[in-house]
Formats: sequence, C-alpha cells, structure tokens
Amino acid sequence: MSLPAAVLDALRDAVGPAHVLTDPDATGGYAIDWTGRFRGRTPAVVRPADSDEVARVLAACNEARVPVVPQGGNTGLVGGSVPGAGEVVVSLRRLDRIESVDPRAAQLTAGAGATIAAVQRAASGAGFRYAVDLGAREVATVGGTIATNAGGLHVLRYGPTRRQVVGIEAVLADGRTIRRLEGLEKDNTGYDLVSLLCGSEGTLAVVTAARLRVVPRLACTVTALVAFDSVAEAVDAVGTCRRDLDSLHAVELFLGDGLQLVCEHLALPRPFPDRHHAYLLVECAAATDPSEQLGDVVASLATARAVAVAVDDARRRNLWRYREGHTEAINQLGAPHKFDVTLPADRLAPFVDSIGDVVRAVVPEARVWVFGHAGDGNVHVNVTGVAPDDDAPAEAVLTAVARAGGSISAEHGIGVAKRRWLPLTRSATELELFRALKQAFDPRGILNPRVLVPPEP
Ligand code: FAD
Ligand code: 2HG
Ligand code: ZN
Repeated sequence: MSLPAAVLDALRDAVGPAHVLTDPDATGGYAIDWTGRFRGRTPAVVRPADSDEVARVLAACNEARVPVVPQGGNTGLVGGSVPGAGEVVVSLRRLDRIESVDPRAAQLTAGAGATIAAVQRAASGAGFRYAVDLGAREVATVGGTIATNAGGLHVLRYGPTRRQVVGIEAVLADGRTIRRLEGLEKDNTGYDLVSLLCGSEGTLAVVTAARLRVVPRLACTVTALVAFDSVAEAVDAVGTCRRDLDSLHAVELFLGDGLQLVCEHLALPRPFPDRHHAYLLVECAAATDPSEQLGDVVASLATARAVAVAVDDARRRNLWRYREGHTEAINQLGAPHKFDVTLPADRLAPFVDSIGDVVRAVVPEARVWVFGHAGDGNVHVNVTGVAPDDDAPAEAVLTAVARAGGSISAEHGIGVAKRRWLPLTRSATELELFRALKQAFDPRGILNPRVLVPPEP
C-alpha cells in the first residue's frame, strides 16, 4: 500500500508538502467511517485548497492509475468515503469558501468543503435559509451532500439536495474541469450534467463548488410530539398533516423502543408519563405563527394518545433530541448495519411492523431499530448486535424492501454497503447505462472504484 515516489512528488508539488499526509497517526481518522463499521488504510491523504489543485492531484493519480476516494465530512453511512482498498483520500475540506448570497437570484456559491451549518448561517445572515438540514449539519459538506443527494428533515417541503443545486464546478478524473456556476435557473442546452453529478457518490467527478438555491426564512416555527398506539395510526396521521397543514415542515417517526434507548443513552427525561408504541414529531414553519393551525390539526387526531407542543427554540430542540439522538444512541451499542429505505405509503406501516421479525428470522440475536422521515415514506432500519461483515441483515431487509416496491436507498446512497444489492431495484439495462456513464467520465476507473456501480456480471 505504498505510492510510487513520482506520484507522491507530484501530489506534494500540487498541494504543498504540508497537505500530503502519510503518517498513519495523521491519516487514521480519514480511513474509518462515522459508525466504525467501515475501516481501511491509505498511503496518503491529500488536502487541496482549490479546484486547480484538485485538478493537478487527479491528473497525477489518473496518469499513474492510482485510485482515489473523494472525502468531505466523512459522515456518510454507506462506506463510500473510506479508502477500503488502499486508495488515496482526496479531502475537500479546505475548499470551504462561501460567497455572499445574491438576493436577486436567491442563490449563493459555496466551496465543496463548506459545511451545511456554515451554508445555513450564510443564508440566514442574508434573511434566507438553506433548505437542506440533517443531524450531521456541523460536519457534512456541500460536496458530500451533493455526491449523496442527501435528504434530511425537510424533503417533503423542499425536495432533496438535487433540488437545491443550480450549478456545479467539478473536476473529471483526468483533471479537466467543468464549471456551470452562473446560476441560470433555466438552461435547456442538452444533458443535465449538474443533476447527474447529484447522487453520483464520487464515481464520476470530484465536486469542487456549487451554486445553491436558498429559500425564504420563515419567522415562526412550532413543533409537536404526538404519541400513538400503532404505526398504522401514526402513518394515517401523516396523511392528515399533509392535507391540513400548508406550513408542514417536517414529519418524523420513531418507536417506543428507540425512544427508550435514546432516553437511557443520552440521559433525557421521558416526554410523557406513559409509554406508547409510535411517535410522530410534526413541525410547522411559516411567516406568521402556525401554532393554532398545528394545535387544531393535532386536536382533530382521534388516535393521538399524548401530545407535547413546543414554540420556543429551547423546548423545540429538546423534542428534536428524541428523534435526532437515535443515530448517536444506536452507535453506542456497537457498529450498526444501516438501511435507509423508502416504501410506497400504503406499505410503510406493515413494513415497519414486520421488519424486526424478518431480520431476526435470519439473525436471531439482532436488535432492530426503526425511525425516519415518515413524510417521505423513508425509514431507517438499524440492526445492532451483528458482526460488521455479516451480509444476512442486508439480504433480509433489502429483499423485503424490493418485494414491497420500495427503494433500497432513500438518502444515504449505495456506497460499498449496498452495491451487491443494487440489481434488486435497478434493471440490467439501467446498470449497463451506469457502466457506460462511468466509462465516459472516468475511463481508467480511478474515482471511488468500489462504490455504487457494480462490476460486469
Ligand atoms: P462524505 O461522508 O465525506 O462522503 C460521502 C460520499 O460522497 C462518498 O462516496 C464520497 O466519496 C463522496 N464525496 C464527498 N465529497 C465529495 C466531493 N466533493 N465530490 C465528489 N464526491 C464526494 N444523510 C441524509 O441524507 N439525511 C440525513 O438526515 C442524515 N442524517 C445524518 C445524521 C448523522 C448523525 C450522520 C452521522 C449522518 C447523517 N446522514 C444523513 C449521512 C451523511 O451526513 C450524508 O450522507 C452526507 O451527505 C455526507 O456528507 P459528507 O460531507 O460527510 O460526505
Ligand atoms: C437520519 O435521518 C439520518 O437521522 C441517519 O439519515 C439515519 O442513523 C441512521 O440510520
Ligand atoms: Zn435520514
């Protein structure tokens, strides 16, 4: 796992010797994922400062056929940012410049390494908001969220990351750069390369900057936590919220056992004196106070067993802790197997109710946790108590999802974790096109070669 001296020299030449890390003590953190499930090693972490340096780095690696893994915040949950086969890591974090918002266009330009929280702050400073929000906001980057087409908490209102991206600057494997940062909302001049790069998981090009839409900042936000006796009742309530709340901003689902775990591991007080089977976190945001509207709709839910409403920021954050704390609390049980799946709305409740048994039928010792973005039909199935390399949970969960007409990835992408199962929901013809695209963008196959695109059968 060492690099030819000429390649190391070229990398040092491109970014400066201080930004080519080779000491395992310095590179270790770049070679393990957030969950601890995916681990690798790398001969070098290269930290370019701008798109020209990225171009020089990729040209050198391409010339020598050295595979690379692009990396942003390394919060991805499918192993796509980890050098599992000794790849060079190209860290984009130094490309973190954010230009001021153009209020006439409601857009800003951000470097690939800017964090989502920094983009949110920049948007908010100009009276706008960046519509993408997720638990990893302080670390996840613009480039990483574009590469995974990240979803998050407000997809039901604003769509996923792809819908926020007006333009992209990206470097191809051979060092050539494409740049479409003019911010043209309408541009029908052929294939939409910007959209294609969203969700391409670092396999087609390295994103170096993006032109992003921002949305109006809504002055008033109110959040309710509602308890139900069954998942089916909670899912039906999602329909009522979608129909009756025009200010609906987020609808998140979690279950009684997940809440118990979060309360124990994060030392939080229980929200209600009684235990319930399913919980919905419903948030509304509008220019004028939506409390009354949300209160009326919640009061109309005959199946609601308990309700807590929060208007001020501190109390709202406390309610969100019950939902956002799931990822952190589950990780304390040991590296989980994570599945981010979408189901058609009419299959969501039966899926949530049955998936624990489906997994335990093949791995009896497994513990199964389900929570997610109920408004989008997207639930996260986390399985703990299983060895990191055991494929049985993936086989069971992803097959059940495909049978139910769902998608095996709603938001985290395919990465290395799910590549084997991509044919479950993508046809042979689609996969041939995937390979043809990969070949066109990256003929030597140096960009994230173990990620997303399955090899020829
Ligand atoms: P990384 O993890 O560094 O990389 C992810 C993928 O993108 C890899 O394949 C990598 O090679 C590629 N990549 C990274 N940067 C670039 C670039 N500049 N150009 C080309 N390819 C690149 N995800 C959601 O969708 N919704 C959520 O609600 C959500 N919540 C989360 C909460 C927590 C606590 C955690 C830990 C993760 C969560 N995630 C969520 C997953 C993760 O944050 C997202 O996948 C995010 O988009 C990853 O961004 P990153 O900068 O960390 O990318
Ligand atoms: C979330 O919605 C993230 O909180 C992470 O997508 C999900 O931990 C997970 O499985
Ligand atoms: Zn999620």
